[in-house]
Amino acid sequence: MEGALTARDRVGIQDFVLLDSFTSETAFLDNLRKRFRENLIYTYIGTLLVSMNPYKDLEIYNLKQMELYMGVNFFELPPHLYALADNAYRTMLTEYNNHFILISGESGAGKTVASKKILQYYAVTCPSSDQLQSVRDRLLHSNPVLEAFGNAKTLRNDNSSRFGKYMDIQFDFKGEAVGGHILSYLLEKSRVVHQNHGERNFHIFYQLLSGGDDELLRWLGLERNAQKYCYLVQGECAKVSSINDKLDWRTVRKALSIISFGENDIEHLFGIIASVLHLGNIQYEGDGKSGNAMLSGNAELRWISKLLGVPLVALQEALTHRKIETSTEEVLSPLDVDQAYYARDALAKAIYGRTFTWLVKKINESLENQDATRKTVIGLLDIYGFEVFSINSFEQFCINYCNEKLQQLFIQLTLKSEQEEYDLEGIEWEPVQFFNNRIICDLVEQKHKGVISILDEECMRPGEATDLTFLDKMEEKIGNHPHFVTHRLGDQKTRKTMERMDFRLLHYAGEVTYCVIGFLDKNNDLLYRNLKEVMCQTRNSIIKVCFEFLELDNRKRPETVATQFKNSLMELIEILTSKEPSYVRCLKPNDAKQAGHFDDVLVRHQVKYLGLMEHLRVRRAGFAYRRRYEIFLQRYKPLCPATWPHWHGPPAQGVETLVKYIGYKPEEYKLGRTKIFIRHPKTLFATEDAFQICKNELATKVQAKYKGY
Ligand code: AD9
Ligand code: MG
Repeated sequence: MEGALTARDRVGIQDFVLLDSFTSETAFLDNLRKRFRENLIYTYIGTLLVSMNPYKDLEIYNLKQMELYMGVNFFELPPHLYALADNAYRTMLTEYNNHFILISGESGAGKTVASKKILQYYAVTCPSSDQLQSVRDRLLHSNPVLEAFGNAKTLRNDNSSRFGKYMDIQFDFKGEAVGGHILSYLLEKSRVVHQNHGERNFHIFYQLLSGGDDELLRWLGLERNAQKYCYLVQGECAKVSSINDKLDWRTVRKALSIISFGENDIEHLFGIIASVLHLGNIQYEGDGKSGNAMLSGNAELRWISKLLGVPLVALQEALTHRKIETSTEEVLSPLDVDQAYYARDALAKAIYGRTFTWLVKKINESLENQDATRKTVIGLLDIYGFEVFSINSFEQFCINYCNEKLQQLFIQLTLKSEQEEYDLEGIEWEPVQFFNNRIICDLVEQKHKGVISILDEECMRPGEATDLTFLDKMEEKIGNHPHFVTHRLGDQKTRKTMERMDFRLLHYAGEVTYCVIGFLDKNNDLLYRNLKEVMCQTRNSIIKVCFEFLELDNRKRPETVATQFKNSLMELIEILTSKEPSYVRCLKPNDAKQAGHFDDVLVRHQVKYLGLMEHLRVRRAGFAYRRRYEIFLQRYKPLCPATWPHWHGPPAQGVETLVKYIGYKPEEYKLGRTKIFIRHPKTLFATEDAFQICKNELATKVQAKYKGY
């Protein structure tokens, strides 16, 4: 019938590789848009999953769906996270190797939701003995706890991850989830003491005030009204319509018990959260004559002293003085009002940040599997997404650098290594051009002349260096780098869009203007020694672990925040490159967090910078699967009489004999130097199905043969 839409017209194509005009960005976008309109949020590019945030709940994550995808070949069902998760799991079990799932995309694109759905999929579908039920429960319940303490409402996302998370789920040889381990990356501590307009502090503060019972709040000296707390009111949005703090509180409380936090731990944990709020309400006045800081009252101080179990007088002294050590003596030097507020905020950040680290450690203890037998893992990486605000600071610099590194890893593992492998294997190949963001990673992390090195050097010159001298040094050392601009170095047009204190990096995902104010402070992350000393005297069991006397003896200069972060990212990349990757690329349809609205310009931009077109070109021209000759032959040799039970010649010839016998068409595969390359997954799946049938027949024959013995 003329004018009627075919199903394909309506719902698009589920794998971009099958698009007719696969090189056109417009066709790519059309397909995404069509599918989005039909609530089909997942689309493949080969084995990579593109996910579009629907901003509404879809009925696609229930038990029925999970059961549908269990053990089914990847391309046999519509694209889904479950297919990707299941594929990684099955491959792990058959090939006995480690995997990771890299979930990327900008802030609000759906990474955290995706990582939770994958974890739930494993928790529900993997076999499990009763004994291991508790491990699964703890794995699942670690999420609400970490989100309460590590996520917050930002302008981009009402539940934005403000820390990076890499979680290994450990499986035994039967495929049961037997344990887990979490690595956390750089929590955005500054949020504890400062939030931009329209943003909140970490969820846990609001949850405690909304959900904690009267008795608990009384014990903590807190009022229910968030407006009473300086650390909670700066963003002027304590209430968020999409967030139910009261309900979330109950979830977190229950989760804490399930992860086996004792009542004592929980009491001390909330003592700390309350202390941070009390700290934020401490006010100073300047002494008229000297200008020295004096506390305006001591009600807050009393609460902090009680809840943290630290001596009141020592705390008061440490919040208004700084201890200076000379070679012969220690002198107490009074702080002025600004310095005192700085000390107060530094203490709040240190307490919160270290408590978060303790929390991760505690969760890890409860997920630890003591059994020494070998396990394989699937790692889930869910890190803060690329973000740009009207004012961007040190935190955005770290977050965006981290995304730059993950993009580099993606390029290394897909576009670059894929093409290198074809070259190495002598497979004919039409090279695909792509933007390699290595140049930006170098700009940030290179020794001596990268942004981090320059920042660290300035941090080594206390008293002399300022945020401005840091800017000057960058202009001097990297001023002519094509991805770096400042107000002074820019052309007239650029200058109009920048301030004197700004520098701009041209990231892979777009340009971001950073304001240097606060960079030195945040990178140094100093806490005065006498505040540390007071904390070491604590009776709060968590603070005791967080502040150890040992730290006071260590006179070595601690690594700066940016350098620590850089090193931890390098370790992460090392962890990931030793595993088999799967990719989820998350896109957001609009900036308004709205269901049903597809913003062409915004989506096109993401498609571009995530390198999806290049990935498609490589995939389309390339081969979906490759296996070393030995492995391929070992598995499939029963399918051909000439290779079964033994092939005595070179494995490459064995594979050639085998695939010809089972009827591979010449265009379906290519033989490289060490591997066979198979163009479509379907070919491999058909081979695998034939193998399963053959295995069963062989088993029956063997059983028959031995009957009666
Ligand atoms: V950030 O980098 O941590 O700021 P994420 O993690 O990428 O960001 P998140 O997963 O938190 O984004 O998703 C943002 C919001 O989008 C969620 O709170 C949901 O309201 C919404 N969302 C995301 N994915 C889905 C989905 N598959 N189904 C329904 C979704 N809603
Ligand atoms: Mg997130």
